[in-house]
Amino acid sequence: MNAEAFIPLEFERLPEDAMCQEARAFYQRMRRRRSVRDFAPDPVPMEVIHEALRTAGTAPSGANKQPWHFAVVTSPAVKREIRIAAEAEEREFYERRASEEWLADLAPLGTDDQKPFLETAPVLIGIFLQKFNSGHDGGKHKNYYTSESVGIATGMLISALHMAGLATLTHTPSPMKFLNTILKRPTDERPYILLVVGYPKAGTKVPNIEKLPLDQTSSFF
Ligand code: IYR
Repeated sequence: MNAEAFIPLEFERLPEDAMCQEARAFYQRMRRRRSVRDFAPDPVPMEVIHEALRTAGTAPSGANKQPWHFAVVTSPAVKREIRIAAEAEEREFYERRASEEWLADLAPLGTDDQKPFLETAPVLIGIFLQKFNSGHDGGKHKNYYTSESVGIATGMLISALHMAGLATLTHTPSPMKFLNTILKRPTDERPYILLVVGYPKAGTKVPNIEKLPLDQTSSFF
């Protein structure tokens, strides 16, 4: 039996005061999300991770190709491998590759080449971008708007994890091709972000930085 090509949209139109209340409440939750670099070693409920990944999987994508893969790591041995490979790249970055300007821009964050959180945090999610997909014919087909699509899915994943009470760090050791080897992904997939997930360590501090106000991020015509 053929599925219908179009189906009725499930959509509930809210009263305007409820819309404003929802938008305000969501903003008040989301503005408390901070990138965390000190994690507690406590395990997290895997069901929360699964539900957040399902949320990410609802993201819009070019021609609905869903050009992403999420490789979830909880194994201490695999986390250790990732930490060793990432710190090797970071040493290169901080000692040689980064420009003076880049290092100055990073100074307020207090980052360096040590990444203990890659072992301490209970979950790492390697997010991969699929530039190609193998179609029904077994051929290699190009996906569309892949960085936009994976960026949106990643944002939704971060939001879902935050709303469920978990902290995240978007980590991007560069280059991070080593993730393909360790996480057994095909070489034509681009490692996009390594998302570090867990509870913040008790008493952890975060940089005293601010987000731009609305009138500096947006214009209205
Ligand atoms: N990947 C390095 C450097 C780094 C770069 C940016 I741009 C940041 O916002 C934060 C860090 C590191 O993780 O230390």
